[in-house]
Amino acid sequence: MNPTPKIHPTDPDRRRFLKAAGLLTAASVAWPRLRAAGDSVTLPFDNGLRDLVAYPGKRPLIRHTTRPPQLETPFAVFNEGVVTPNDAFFVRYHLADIPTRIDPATYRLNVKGAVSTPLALSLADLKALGDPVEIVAVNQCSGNSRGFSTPRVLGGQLGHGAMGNAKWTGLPLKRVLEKAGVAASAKQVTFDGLDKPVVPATPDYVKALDVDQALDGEVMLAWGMNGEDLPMLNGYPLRLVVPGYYGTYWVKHVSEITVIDSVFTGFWMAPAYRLPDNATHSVAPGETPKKTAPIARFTIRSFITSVTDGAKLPAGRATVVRGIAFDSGQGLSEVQFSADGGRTWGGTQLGRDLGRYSFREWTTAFTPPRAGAFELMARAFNRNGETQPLESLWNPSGYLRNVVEKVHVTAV
Ligand SMILES: Nc1nc2c(c(=O)[nH]1)N[C@H]1C(S)=C(S)[C@@H](COP(=O)(O)O)O[C@H]1N2
Ligand SMILES: [Mo]
Repeated sequence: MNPTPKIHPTDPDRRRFLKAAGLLTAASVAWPRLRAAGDSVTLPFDNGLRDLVAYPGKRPLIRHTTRPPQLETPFAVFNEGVVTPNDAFFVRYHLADIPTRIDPATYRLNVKGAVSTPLALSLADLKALGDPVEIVAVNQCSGNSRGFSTPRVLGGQLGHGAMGNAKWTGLPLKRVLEKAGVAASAKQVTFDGLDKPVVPATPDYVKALDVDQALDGEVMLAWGMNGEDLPMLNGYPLRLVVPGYYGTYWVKHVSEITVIDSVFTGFWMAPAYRLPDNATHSVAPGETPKKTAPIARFTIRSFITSVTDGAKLPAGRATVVRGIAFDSGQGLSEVQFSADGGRTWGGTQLGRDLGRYSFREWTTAFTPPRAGAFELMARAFNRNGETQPLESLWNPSGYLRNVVEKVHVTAV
């Protein structure tokens, strides 16, 4: 299948204007008024036509829904570098009443529940809590690539662009929780952001982590993304960063942290975001899992980014093939490349290591030995011996896709 949508680029003047407009309104977002007629992409599955729309602070992105905004990164962005620019980073919301203006002077992070000292911290208070930490980490939506699920499943029909890799700056969540003093009886910590449902029947977006994970020193409260304030649409002024875990836990505009003595059972933990509770987190297509567990860590994935489906390559001459790979932080050990549909595999060179939660670039040279059709594939391995399946696994929500993807090219 084709991992790269066809893009019809937009007028550069309009882009420059939107960028300037985005900068002027760094802490506020309005619904987009501007859209060039006809800008669209076709994702490579049935009913894949989507508009490309520029929201404030964003370049034109693939729009899946308007209210709430759900925007996907065009796949070509992943070939520009392993760090995803803020203006190209995907956007996912569940609730339509999203904040469009947040005053950093009055914003507070409330920490409450089973703690010895409830806190109400301003951004300045947070930044004064000690040296900031930085981590490069992938944020990926559980439904990334769901549009490729066969048979198809309900939910946003996403291509491969509901992921991105950024350098996050903030504090370990642990530092804030320790300041509040977590009760010995604590079991979980819940996180709520400033976005709200528009009708009372919709449950507020609240997610929970086990207290051990919340205190592991790695989960972060981040205010910075690639050296700038978080874009409004990516959670300004503060979001949770849960390295190696699906984006559903990365709560944006986080304003309430509650330590609880029980296992949280809010809608977005159960029944939403559940996986079949078995080793492969999959069932036979169409089957309903008997037992489920909350979605957790990323599966291991790799992509070819430099060559797109349908490309023509010179026969008998070397073409550099490049891509990205990542896993849940176990540590990538190898990325292999095949040009014969997976019959034989060769090694690749791994690029600079930006940390175990980051995208890692890989490159190899491919010389088509003859004219004709070739099926290119990449597959990653990690230090735990995990790799990608050659045949897709299926689950009812279309989560965890990590099948080896295929790019078809012709040597001429
Ligand atoms: N407050 C809030 N945080 C949220 C969500 C949301 O709906 N509201 N969606 C989550 C989901 S499902 C994903 S995939 C990520 C997406 O992060 P991004 O929009 O910065 O790309 O945000 C998460 N954090
Ligand atoms: Mo998501």
